[in-house]
Amino acid sequence: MMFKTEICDMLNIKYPIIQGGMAWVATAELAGAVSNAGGLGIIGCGNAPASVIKKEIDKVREITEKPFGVNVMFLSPYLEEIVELLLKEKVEVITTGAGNPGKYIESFKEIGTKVIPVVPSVALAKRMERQGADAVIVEGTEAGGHIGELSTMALVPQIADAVDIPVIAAGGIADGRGFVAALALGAKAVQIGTRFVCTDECIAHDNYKQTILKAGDRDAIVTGRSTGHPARVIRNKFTRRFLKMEKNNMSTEDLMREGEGALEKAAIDGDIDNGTIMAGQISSLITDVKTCENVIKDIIEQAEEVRKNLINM
Ligand code: TUI
Repeated sequence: MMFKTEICDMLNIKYPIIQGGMAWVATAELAGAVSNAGGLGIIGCGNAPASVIKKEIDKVREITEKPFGVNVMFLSPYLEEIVELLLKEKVEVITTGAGNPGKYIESFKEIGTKVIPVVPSVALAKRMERQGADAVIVEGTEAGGHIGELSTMALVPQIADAVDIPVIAAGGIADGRGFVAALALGAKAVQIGTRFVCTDECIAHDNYKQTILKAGDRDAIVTGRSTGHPARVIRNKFTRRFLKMEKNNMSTEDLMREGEGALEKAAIDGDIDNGTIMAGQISSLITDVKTCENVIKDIIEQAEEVRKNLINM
């Protein structure tokens, strides 16, 4: 009951499960716990400056001796200094989101860092392969946070057919059924975000975790379509106000200002009325807070059960 794939060998991990690089909540505590449990933990840079991420890298190295990664968010104002830091620290893996990391891939490869971009389309997946990416994360619109248009179900097999590098499926995966489904679509691993927010080790405010636990199937909605940066978040007072402003054609500049600091407000301060609770469509499936070790163990056990049932069909 191992589900060992080429991604396990490439990243030197036990299970083909990668944690999403979520801003504010994917700290050293979460990344260290996921890596210790046999997955690949990821520190999410979000909009943080390099000095903050340096401390997180130092901390995660205290928590685990296993490999971990860092996610670089390409809309960050600190992009250049973050890249510089990661080249210096020689982290094992970087994942990227919200932009095209093409021009940085070569320098990371030179120092042996694996580069795994998130891609929302076949075209970008092919371009990343050509530019030397080691794998791609195919993130469907079911995911939380900043999202593309296409669903995991439709996009994963299309990209698996279009590139020769391994594909990692993301968006809408939180249990053993989603894990096996992703492998069936041609993925060699999964990236999981929202499920890892609802863990003991995640530093997100308890109000944030409880909001995910209470969410129903239609509560993970999309805001920011008019800004060109759509984000999936849990419906609340903030989203009602924000969507009204979008409907009234408020300028992208003003909308961006409204959104500034809103994730920190919810995730750190626990202000779940006035902050944004980024989370995926799978939120409603999550009903408990447990350790990262148990999240991974339960996924693998359920996946094994699913595999057995499929064989007997
Ligand atoms: O990046 C994410 N998820 C995120 S980033 C984030 S911070 C933020 N919040 C609100 C608005 C904007 C950013 C919160 N959640 N996931 C990975 C991801 N990458 N999803 C979509 C993309 C993506 C989009 C376009 C990747 C590449 C891309 O390329 C465009 C280009 O430049 O070619």
